Amino acid sequence: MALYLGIDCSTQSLTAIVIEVEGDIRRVVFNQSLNFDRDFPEFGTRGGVNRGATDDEVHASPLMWASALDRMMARLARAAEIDLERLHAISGSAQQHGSVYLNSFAHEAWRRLDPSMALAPQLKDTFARQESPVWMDATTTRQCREIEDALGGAEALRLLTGSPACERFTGPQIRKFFQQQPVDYAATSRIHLVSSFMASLLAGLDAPIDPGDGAGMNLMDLVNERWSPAALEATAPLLSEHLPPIRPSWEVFGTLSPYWQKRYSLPPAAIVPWTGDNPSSLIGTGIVHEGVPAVSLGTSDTVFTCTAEPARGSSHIFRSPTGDFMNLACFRNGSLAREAMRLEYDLDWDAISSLLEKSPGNGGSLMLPWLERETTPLVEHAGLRRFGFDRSDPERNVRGLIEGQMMAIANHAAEITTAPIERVIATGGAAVNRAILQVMANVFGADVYRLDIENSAALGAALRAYHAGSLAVGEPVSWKAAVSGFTEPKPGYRVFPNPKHVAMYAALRKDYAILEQIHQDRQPIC
Ligand code: XUL
Repeated sequence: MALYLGIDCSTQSLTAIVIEVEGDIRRVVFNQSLNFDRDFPEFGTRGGVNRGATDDEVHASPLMWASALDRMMARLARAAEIDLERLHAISGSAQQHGSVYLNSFAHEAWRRLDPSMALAPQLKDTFARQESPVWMDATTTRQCREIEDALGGAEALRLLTGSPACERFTGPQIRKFFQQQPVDYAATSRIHLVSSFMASLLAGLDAPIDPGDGAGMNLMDLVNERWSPAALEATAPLLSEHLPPIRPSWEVFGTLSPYWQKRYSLPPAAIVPWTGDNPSSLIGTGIVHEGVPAVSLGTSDTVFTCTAEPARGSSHIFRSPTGDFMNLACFRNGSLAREAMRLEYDLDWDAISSLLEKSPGNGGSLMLPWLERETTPLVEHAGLRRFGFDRSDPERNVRGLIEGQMMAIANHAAEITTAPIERVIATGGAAVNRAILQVMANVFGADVYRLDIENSAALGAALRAYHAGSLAVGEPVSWKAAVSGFTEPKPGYRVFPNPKHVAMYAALRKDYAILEQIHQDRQPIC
């Protein structure tokens, strides 16, 4: 039976999942995580990152990620329950946007790695920049404007690369490095994403960047999946020489290097390009075709879809590792807004669950849930907008907020899908609340499946290793077949819409959309 390894190097931890696949037998046989703060205290991180002079400046050491990779491979090699001789292919994912700057010694150092020694100390002289800026860094506003100005504005850049210039994206970060540390920029011979850096360490040679993660850089021509000469030019000199090539996400580009083979007695497994954690989660939640949006209810809420053509109603468009497009709309007013409302009325979640079941629709009253400035739609002036709510009525207010959130998600999900919505996948912390999922099912008018995958990015990486590894040996599997047996919801995790309420919400959603449009640019009225 073949084994496939997926590794996710996220902001706070590194997780490895090994899956076993043989015909209908599909199971996870290894699933472990290392936490950067707890397991690598020598790097002094909090939440996996270090702060600079201001709180906006956020970075982490690539040596920490390398150490975690080394320790995880050691754990794998010691895992008595799996026979690693059967390991066919490895892929991975990483936090998006972060960048790693290598000097001209790096490639030689990778070739000469001594398997009797730990990885990280052997890499210490290979960086042109010791710390990598990560996605939480927000210090590049000036560079964002400069890049947008050079390329004809935010909308032109969005059409070209899938996103307007964003502080955390790699292009603006590279530009800032070039402007503020020109000597170190001149000493840089290769710039990797976190994902392609980690894949390079496994293969011992430069990994390509995959279009999924390449789309988070403000540098890639989204539709044609190649570096955009105009975007490179607007960002920093000689950038085309510094970036690795973009290659399809499913194309094996190397084998596990002799360092790993000797150090941990591992076979020459195929190495598949790594991608970003979000595109990888798309695979790990089984979203490999149109008509199934995934809604993640977290600090902010996110809805994402997979479509054959880019859906322009998105906040960001990435490429999916299936070769399709991954469209994302992000709502800043997610769990933080739900929690603020809960606290305002001093209710516990059990009370909220039972009141959500009473009088759905609030008799037609509507609330725009913009406690914070909102990103979807763009709302500059924070503040709830209540229409027909008496502030002193906790039940109606809490229900109104959650219904408003679900209507916003459903309306905007419809803008980033090109096929009718068959069902909705719900993930994230608040998805454990069945009453919230019932509102979601009623508002969408579709079944909602809760997925209980703890690390959908690592699972997605293992599934990608399976898909690409099979293709490389001439036994291709479809994406549908690749994810099957791993991404279905558990029995009892399915919520059906209540036909009594579906038509009422369909009408309310239209009113909600009109209100949203009218009030998007206005100051709050109450
Ligand atoms: C997406 C983003 C984050 C990171 C962190 O644009 O910045 O989701 O990928 O994991």
